[in-house]
Amino acid sequence: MGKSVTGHPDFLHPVSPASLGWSDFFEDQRERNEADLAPMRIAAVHRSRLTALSLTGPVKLTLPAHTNTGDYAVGDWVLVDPQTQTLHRRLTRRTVLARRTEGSRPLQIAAANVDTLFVVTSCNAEFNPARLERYLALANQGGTNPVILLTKADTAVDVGAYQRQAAQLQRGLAVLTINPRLPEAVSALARWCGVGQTVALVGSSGVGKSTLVNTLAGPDQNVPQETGRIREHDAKGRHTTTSRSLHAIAGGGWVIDTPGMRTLHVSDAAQGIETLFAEITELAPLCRFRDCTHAHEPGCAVQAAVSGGTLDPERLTRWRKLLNENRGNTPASTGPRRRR
Ligand SMILES: Nc1nc2c(ncn2[C@@H]2O[C@H](COP(=O)(O)OP(=O)(O)OP(=O)(O)O)[C@@H](O)[C@H]2O)c(=O)[nH]1
Ligand SMILES: [Mg+2]
Ligand SMILES: [Zn+2]
Repeated sequence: MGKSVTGHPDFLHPVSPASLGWSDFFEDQRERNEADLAPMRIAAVHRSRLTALSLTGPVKLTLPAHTNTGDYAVGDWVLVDPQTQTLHRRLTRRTVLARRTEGSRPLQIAAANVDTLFVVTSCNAEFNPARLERYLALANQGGTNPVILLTKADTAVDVGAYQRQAAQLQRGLAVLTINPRLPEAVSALARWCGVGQTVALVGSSGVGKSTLVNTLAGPDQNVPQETGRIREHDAKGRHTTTSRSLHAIAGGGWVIDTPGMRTLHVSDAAQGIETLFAEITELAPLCRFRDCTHAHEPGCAVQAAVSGGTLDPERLTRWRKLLNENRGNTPASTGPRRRR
Protein backbone atom coordinates (compact mmCIF):
# COMPACT_ATOMS: atom_id res chain seq x y z
CA MET A 1 0.00 0.00 0.00
CA GLY A 2 1.32 3.40 -0.93
CA LYS A 3 1.88 6.34 1.32
CA SER A 4 -1.58 7.55 2.06
CA VAL A 5 -2.43 11.17 1.65
CA THR A 6 -5.09 12.89 3.63
CA GLY A 7 -7.51 15.43 2.25
CA HIS A 8 -8.63 15.33 -1.33
CA PRO A 9 -8.64 13.52 -3.65
CA ASP A 10 -11.30 11.32 -2.21
CA PHE A 11 -10.91 7.65 -2.19
CA LEU A 12 -13.98 5.95 -0.91
CA HIS A 13 -13.92 2.36 -2.01
CA PRO A 14 -11.63 -0.27 -3.51
CA VAL A 15 -11.89 -0.22 -7.25
CA SER A 16 -11.04 -2.28 -10.29
CA PRO A 17 -8.98 -0.59 -12.99
CA ALA A 18 -12.12 -0.34 -15.14
CA SER A 19 -14.00 1.42 -12.38
CA LEU A 20 -11.21 4.01 -12.33
CA GLY A 21 -11.66 4.57 -16.07
CA TRP A 22 -9.08 2.07 -17.37
CA SER A 23 -9.92 0.49 -20.74
CA ASP A 24 -8.35 -1.43 -23.64
CA PHE A 25 -7.16 1.87 -25.04
CA PHE A 26 -4.70 2.08 -22.14
CA GLU A 27 -4.11 -1.67 -21.72
CA ASP A 28 -2.96 -1.88 -25.34
CA GLN A 29 -0.24 0.68 -24.64
CA ARG A 30 1.49 -1.49 -22.04
CA GLU A 31 4.70 -3.03 -23.23
CA ARG A 32 5.60 -6.58 -22.29
CA ASN A 33 8.29 -5.43 -19.87
CA GLU A 34 5.83 -3.13 -18.11
CA ALA A 35 3.66 -5.90 -16.69
CA ASP A 36 4.94 -5.30 -13.15
CA LEU A 37 4.13 -1.62 -13.20
CA ALA A 38 0.88 -0.48 -11.65
CA PRO A 39 -1.54 1.72 -13.62
CA MET A 40 -2.55 4.74 -11.59
CA ARG A 41 -4.62 7.81 -12.34
CA ILE A 42 -3.41 11.33 -11.64
CA ALA A 43 -5.78 12.93 -9.14
CA ALA A 44 -4.01 16.22 -8.33
CA VAL A 45 -1.05 18.09 -9.81
CA HIS A 46 0.95 20.37 -7.55
CA ARG A 47 4.02 22.43 -8.26
CA SER A 48 6.41 19.76 -7.04
CA ARG A 49 4.34 16.66 -6.48
CA LEU A 50 1.68 14.47 -8.01
CA THR A 51 -1.05 12.55 -6.27
CA ALA A 52 -2.47 9.49 -7.99
CA LEU A 53 -5.21 6.97 -7.30
CA SER A 54 -4.15 3.35 -7.25
CA LEU A 55 -6.28 0.29 -6.64
CA THR A 56 -5.23 0.33 -3.00
CA GLY A 57 -5.63 4.01 -2.27
CA PRO A 58 -4.18 7.44 -2.95
CA VAL A 59 -0.44 7.56 -3.56
CA LYS A 60 2.10 10.36 -3.51
CA LEU A 61 4.21 9.74 -6.58
CA THR A 62 7.95 10.15 -6.86
CA LEU A 63 8.93 11.81 -10.11
CA PRO A 64 11.88 10.62 -12.19
CA ALA A 65 14.75 13.13 -12.22
CA HIS A 66 14.22 14.62 -15.67
CA THR A 67 10.48 15.27 -15.47
CA ASN A 68 8.37 17.96 -13.86
CA THR A 69 4.76 17.96 -12.77
CA GLY A 70 3.80 20.26 -15.65
CA ASP A 71 3.99 17.27 -17.98
CA TYR A 72 0.99 15.69 -16.27
CA ALA A 73 -2.69 16.54 -16.04
CA VAL A 74 -5.48 15.46 -13.74
CA GLY A 75 -7.09 12.39 -15.29
CA ASP A 76 -3.86 11.10 -16.85
CA TRP A 77 -3.04 7.39 -16.67
CA VAL A 78 0.53 6.64 -15.62
CA LEU A 79 2.53 3.46 -14.99
CA VAL A 80 4.16 3.38 -11.57
CA ASP A 81 6.72 1.15 -9.87
CA PRO A 82 4.59 -0.20 -7.00
CA GLN A 83 7.63 -0.68 -4.70
CA THR A 84 9.07 2.81 -4.87
CA GLN A 85 6.00 4.71 -6.10
CA THR A 86 8.20 6.14 -8.83
CA LEU A 87 6.39 7.25 -11.93
CA HIS A 88 7.62 5.34 -14.97
CA ARG A 89 5.69 6.96 -17.83
CA ARG A 90 2.43 8.54 -18.87
CA LEU A 91 0.15 6.70 -21.27
CA THR A 92 -1.19 8.41 -24.37
CA ARG A 93 -4.34 10.36 -23.61
CA ARG A 94 -7.67 9.28 -25.06
CA THR A 95 -9.13 12.78 -24.81
CA VAL A 96 -7.56 16.11 -23.84
CA LEU A 97 -8.85 19.49 -22.75
CA ALA A 98 -6.02 21.69 -23.96
CA ARG A 99 -5.95 25.45 -23.79
CA ARG A 100 -3.58 28.23 -24.47
CA THR A 101 -2.70 30.44 -21.57
CA GLU A 102 -1.55 33.96 -22.42
CA GLY A 103 1.39 33.66 -24.79
CA SER A 104 2.14 30.10 -23.79
CA ARG A 105 3.41 27.17 -25.82
CA PRO A 106 2.93 24.28 -25.58
CA LEU A 107 -0.75 24.20 -24.77
CA GLN A 108 -1.72 23.66 -21.18
CA ILE A 109 -3.60 20.41 -20.58
CA ALA A 110 -6.45 21.25 -18.24
CA ALA A 111 -7.65 17.65 -17.90
CA ALA A 112 -7.15 14.32 -19.64
CA ASN A 113 -9.23 11.25 -20.42
CA VAL A 114 -12.50 13.02 -19.77
CA ASP A 115 -15.60 11.43 -21.30
CA THR A 116 -18.04 14.29 -20.78
CA LEU A 117 -17.37 17.98 -20.31
CA PHE A 118 -19.99 19.68 -18.18
CA VAL A 119 -19.92 23.33 -19.22
CA VAL A 120 -21.51 25.05 -16.24
CA THR A 121 -23.20 28.43 -16.63
CA SER A 122 -25.73 30.39 -14.62
CA CYS A 123 -29.11 31.92 -15.45
CA ASN A 124 -27.85 35.41 -14.64
CA ALA A 125 -25.41 38.06 -15.90
CA GLU A 126 -22.69 35.41 -16.23
CA PHE A 127 -24.48 33.73 -19.17
CA ASN A 128 -22.67 34.52 -22.41
CA PRO A 129 -23.14 32.58 -25.69
CA ALA A 130 -19.72 33.58 -27.07
CA ARG A 131 -17.98 32.29 -23.96
CA LEU A 132 -19.96 29.04 -24.00
CA GLU A 133 -19.02 28.52 -27.64
CA ARG A 134 -15.35 28.63 -26.65
CA TYR A 135 -15.87 25.81 -24.16
CA LEU A 136 -17.77 23.81 -26.76
CA ALA A 137 -14.94 24.23 -29.28
CA LEU A 138 -12.50 23.03 -26.61
CA ALA A 139 -14.62 19.94 -25.87
CA ASN A 140 -15.16 19.10 -29.54
CA GLN A 141 -11.51 19.48 -30.34
CA GLY A 142 -10.41 17.25 -27.48
CA GLY A 143 -12.79 14.39 -28.25
CA THR A 144 -14.93 15.06 -25.19
CA ASN A 145 -18.72 15.18 -25.31
CA PRO A 146 -20.03 18.57 -24.11
CA VAL A 147 -23.16 19.05 -22.00
CA ILE A 148 -24.40 22.44 -20.82
CA LEU A 149 -25.51 22.69 -17.20
CA LEU A 150 -27.61 25.74 -16.35
CA THR A 151 -27.48 26.64 -12.67
CA LYS A 152 -29.24 29.24 -10.52
CA ALA A 153 -32.58 28.81 -12.28
CA ASP A 154 -34.09 29.49 -8.83
CA THR A 155 -32.87 33.09 -9.05
CA ALA A 156 -33.96 33.78 -12.66
CA VAL A 157 -37.22 35.18 -14.01
CA ASP A 158 -37.22 33.62 -17.49
CA VAL A 159 -35.30 30.35 -17.36
CA GLY A 160 -36.74 29.26 -20.71
CA ALA A 161 -34.89 32.06 -22.50
CA TYR A 162 -31.55 30.77 -21.18
CA GLN A 163 -32.45 27.20 -22.08
CA ARG A 164 -33.40 28.15 -25.64
CA GLN A 165 -30.22 30.17 -26.19
CA ALA A 166 -28.05 27.38 -24.82
CA ALA A 167 -29.72 24.72 -26.96
CA GLN A 168 -28.95 26.71 -30.12
CA LEU A 169 -25.21 26.78 -29.50
CA GLN A 170 -24.51 23.43 -31.12
CA ARG A 171 -26.57 20.84 -32.96
CA GLY A 172 -27.72 18.00 -30.71
CA LEU A 173 -26.31 19.64 -27.60
CA ALA A 174 -27.73 18.41 -24.28
CA VAL A 175 -28.79 21.28 -22.01
CA LEU A 176 -29.88 20.56 -18.44
CA THR A 177 -31.12 22.90 -15.77
CA ILE A 178 -29.92 21.77 -12.36
CA ASN A 179 -29.47 23.08 -8.87
CA PRO A 180 -26.01 21.92 -7.74
CA ARG A 181 -27.06 22.31 -4.11
CA LEU A 182 -29.84 19.72 -4.34
CA PRO A 183 -29.47 15.92 -4.40
CA GLU A 184 -31.79 15.79 -7.44
CA ALA A 185 -28.79 16.91 -9.49
CA VAL A 186 -27.24 13.47 -8.98
CA SER A 187 -30.01 11.56 -10.72
CA ALA A 188 -30.30 14.20 -13.45
CA LEU A 189 -26.64 13.66 -14.36
CA ALA A 190 -26.46 9.92 -13.66
CA ARG A 191 -26.28 8.86 -17.29
CA TRP A 192 -22.87 10.55 -17.66
CA CYS A 193 -21.57 9.49 -14.24
CA GLY A 194 -21.69 5.70 -14.36
CA VAL A 195 -18.92 3.39 -13.09
CA GLY A 196 -15.60 4.26 -14.72
CA GLN A 197 -16.99 7.37 -16.47
CA THR A 198 -15.14 10.66 -16.06
CA VAL A 199 -16.72 14.10 -16.23
CA ALA A 200 -15.00 17.47 -15.88
CA LEU A 201 -16.58 20.75 -14.80
CA VAL A 202 -15.58 24.01 -16.47
CA GLY A 203 -17.05 27.48 -16.41
CA SER A 204 -16.74 30.90 -14.85
CA SER A 205 -16.02 31.39 -11.18
CA GLY A 206 -19.13 31.17 -9.02
CA VAL A 207 -21.38 29.12 -11.32
CA GLY A 208 -21.51 26.24 -8.82
CA LYS A 209 -18.88 23.75 -10.03
CA SER A 210 -17.47 22.84 -6.62
CA THR A 211 -20.96 22.82 -5.11
CA LEU A 212 -21.86 20.23 -7.72
CA VAL A 213 -18.72 18.19 -7.00
CA ASN A 214 -19.74 17.98 -3.35
CA THR A 215 -23.29 16.94 -4.25
CA LEU A 216 -22.03 14.28 -6.69
CA ALA A 217 -19.49 12.99 -4.16
CA GLY A 218 -22.24 12.48 -1.61
CA PRO A 219 -22.17 12.33 2.18
CA ASP A 220 -19.14 10.00 2.42
CA GLN A 221 -16.78 12.55 0.89
CA ASN A 222 -13.68 13.00 3.06
CA VAL A 223 -12.99 16.67 2.55
CA PRO A 224 -15.58 18.73 0.69
CA GLN A 225 -14.44 21.19 -1.95
CA GLU A 226 -14.51 24.77 -0.73
CA THR A 227 -17.27 26.91 -2.23
CA GLY A 228 -17.76 30.67 -2.22
CA ARG A 229 -20.59 33.15 -2.55
CA ILE A 230 -20.81 35.36 -5.63
CA ARG A 231 -21.03 39.17 -5.70
CA GLU A 232 -24.65 40.26 -5.76
CA HIS A 233 -24.39 43.16 -8.21
CA ASP A 234 -22.64 41.45 -11.14
CA ALA A 235 -22.85 37.73 -10.29
CA LYS A 236 -19.05 37.40 -10.35
CA GLY A 237 -17.43 34.61 -8.35
CA ARG A 238 -14.37 34.92 -6.13
CA HIS A 239 -12.13 32.24 -7.67
CA THR A 240 -12.49 29.95 -4.70
CA THR A 241 -11.06 26.85 -6.38
CA THR A 242 -7.40 27.28 -7.34
CA SER A 243 -6.32 23.86 -8.60
CA ARG A 244 -7.74 20.90 -10.49
CA SER A 245 -8.63 17.69 -8.71
CA LEU A 246 -10.30 14.34 -9.29
CA HIS A 247 -13.09 13.16 -7.00
CA ALA A 248 -15.12 10.00 -6.68
CA ILE A 249 -18.82 10.23 -7.51
CA ALA A 250 -21.00 8.24 -5.12
CA GLY A 251 -22.50 6.21 -8.00
CA GLY A 252 -19.13 5.09 -9.34
CA GLY A 253 -17.92 7.75 -11.78
CA TRP A 254 -15.27 10.43 -11.42
CA VAL A 255 -15.50 14.20 -11.53
CA ILE A 256 -12.73 16.73 -12.13
CA ASP A 257 -13.19 20.14 -10.51
CA THR A 258 -11.36 23.08 -12.11
CA PRO A 259 -10.79 26.73 -11.15
CA GLY A 260 -13.15 29.23 -12.76
CA MET A 261 -11.64 30.66 -15.94
CA ARG A 262 -11.55 34.36 -16.70
CA THR A 263 -10.92 34.02 -20.41
CA LEU A 264 -10.53 30.99 -22.59
CA HIS A 265 -8.38 31.59 -25.65
CA VAL A 266 -8.89 29.21 -28.54
CA SER A 267 -6.03 27.78 -30.54
CA ASP A 268 -5.42 24.55 -32.44
CA ALA A 269 -9.18 24.07 -32.53
CA ALA A 270 -10.16 24.27 -36.23
CA GLN A 271 -11.94 20.92 -36.06
CA GLY A 272 -13.73 21.80 -32.85
CA ILE A 273 -14.95 25.08 -34.31
CA GLU A 274 -16.16 23.33 -37.44
CA THR A 275 -18.27 20.93 -35.36
CA LEU A 276 -19.55 23.77 -33.21
CA PHE A 277 -20.73 25.79 -36.20
CA ALA A 278 -21.88 22.84 -38.32
CA GLU A 279 -24.84 24.75 -39.72
CA ILE A 280 -22.45 27.33 -41.21
CA THR A 281 -19.75 24.87 -42.23
CA GLU A 282 -22.27 22.75 -44.11
CA LEU A 283 -23.53 25.67 -46.18
CA ALA A 284 -20.06 26.63 -47.43
CA PRO A 285 -19.95 24.10 -50.29
CA LEU A 286 -23.15 25.67 -51.66
CA CYS A 287 -21.51 29.08 -52.05
CA ARG A 288 -20.57 30.13 -55.57
CA PHE A 289 -16.91 30.62 -54.72
CA ARG A 290 -14.90 27.85 -53.16
CA ASP A 291 -12.99 30.29 -50.94
CA CYS A 292 -16.11 32.29 -50.01
CA THR A 293 -15.65 34.20 -46.75
CA HIS A 294 -19.44 34.55 -46.39
CA ALA A 295 -19.00 38.29 -45.97
CA HIS A 296 -19.89 40.07 -49.22
CA GLU A 297 -19.52 37.60 -52.08
CA PRO A 298 -22.37 37.10 -54.56
CA GLY A 299 -24.00 33.68 -54.47
CA CYS A 300 -23.14 33.12 -50.82
CA ALA A 301 -25.30 30.41 -49.25
CA VAL A 302 -24.45 31.56 -45.74
CA GLN A 303 -25.55 35.14 -46.36
CA ALA A 304 -28.68 33.75 -48.00
CA ALA A 305 -29.42 31.83 -44.81
CA VAL A 306 -29.04 35.04 -42.80
CA SER A 307 -31.39 36.91 -45.16
CA GLY A 308 -33.83 34.01 -45.04
CA GLY A 309 -33.90 34.12 -41.25
CA THR A 310 -32.56 30.59 -40.71
CA LEU A 311 -29.14 31.75 -39.48
CA ASP A 312 -28.66 34.25 -36.67
CA PRO A 313 -26.33 37.02 -37.93
CA GLU A 314 -24.74 37.26 -34.46
CA ARG A 315 -23.87 33.61 -34.67
CA LEU A 316 -22.10 34.27 -37.99
CA THR A 317 -20.18 37.16 -36.41
CA ARG A 318 -19.09 34.98 -33.49
CA TRP A 319 -18.03 32.20 -35.87
CA ARG A 320 -15.83 34.62 -37.80
CA LYS A 321 -14.29 36.05 -34.65
CA LEU A 322 -13.49 32.65 -33.16
CA LEU A 323 -12.05 31.38 -36.44
CA ASN A 324 -9.80 34.43 -36.75
CA GLU A 325 -8.63 34.13 -33.18
CA ASN A 326 -7.89 30.46 -33.69
CA ARG A 327 -5.86 31.20 -36.84
CA GLY A 328 -3.91 33.90 -35.05
CA ASN A 329 -3.09 31.62 -32.14
CA THR A 330 -2.30 28.48 -34.10
CA PRO A 331 1.23 28.19 -35.47
CA ALA A 332 1.36 27.24 -39.14
CA SER A 333 3.30 24.09 -38.29
CA THR A 334 0.48 22.57 -36.26
CA GLY A 335 -2.51 24.34 -37.76
CA PRO A 336 -4.03 24.08 -41.19
CA ARG A 337 -1.25 24.82 -43.68
CA ARG A 338 -1.81 28.08 -45.44
CA ARG A 339 1.71 29.03 -46.47
CA ARG A 340 4.54 27.07 -47.96
N1 LIG B 1 -29.23 30.02 -5.64
C1 LIG B 1 -28.37 29.16 -6.15
N2 LIG B 1 -27.09 29.21 -5.72
C2 LIG B 1 -26.23 28.34 -6.24
C3 LIG B 1 -26.59 27.40 -7.22
N3 LIG B 1 -25.49 26.70 -7.57
C4 LIG B 1 -24.48 27.18 -6.82
N4 LIG B 1 -24.91 28.17 -6.00
C5 LIG B 1 -24.09 28.98 -5.07
O1 LIG B 1 -23.13 29.70 -5.86
C6 LIG B 1 -21.96 29.97 -5.08
C7 LIG B 1 -20.71 29.60 -5.84
O2 LIG B 1 -20.60 28.21 -5.92
P1 LIG B 1 -19.19 27.44 -6.11
O3 LIG B 1 -19.54 25.98 -6.16
O4 LIG B 1 -18.18 27.88 -5.14
O5 LIG B 1 -18.76 27.95 -7.56
P2 LIG B 1 -17.50 27.50 -8.45
O6 LIG B 1 -18.02 27.38 -9.84
O7 LIG B 1 -16.86 26.31 -7.87
O8 LIG B 1 -16.55 28.77 -8.35
P3 LIG B 1 -14.93 28.87 -8.43
O9 LIG B 1 -14.34 27.79 -7.59
O10 LIG B 1 -14.63 30.24 -7.93
O11 LIG B 1 -14.60 28.70 -9.89
C8 LIG B 1 -22.16 29.20 -3.79
O12 LIG B 1 -22.60 30.11 -2.81
C9 LIG B 1 -23.25 28.19 -4.12
O13 LIG B 1 -24.00 27.80 -3.01
C10 LIG B 1 -27.96 27.39 -7.67
O14 LIG B 1 -28.39 26.62 -8.56
N5 LIG B 1 -28.79 28.30 -7.08
MG1 LIG C 1 -14.92 25.95 -7.27
ZN1 LIG D 1 -20.39 32.03 -48.58
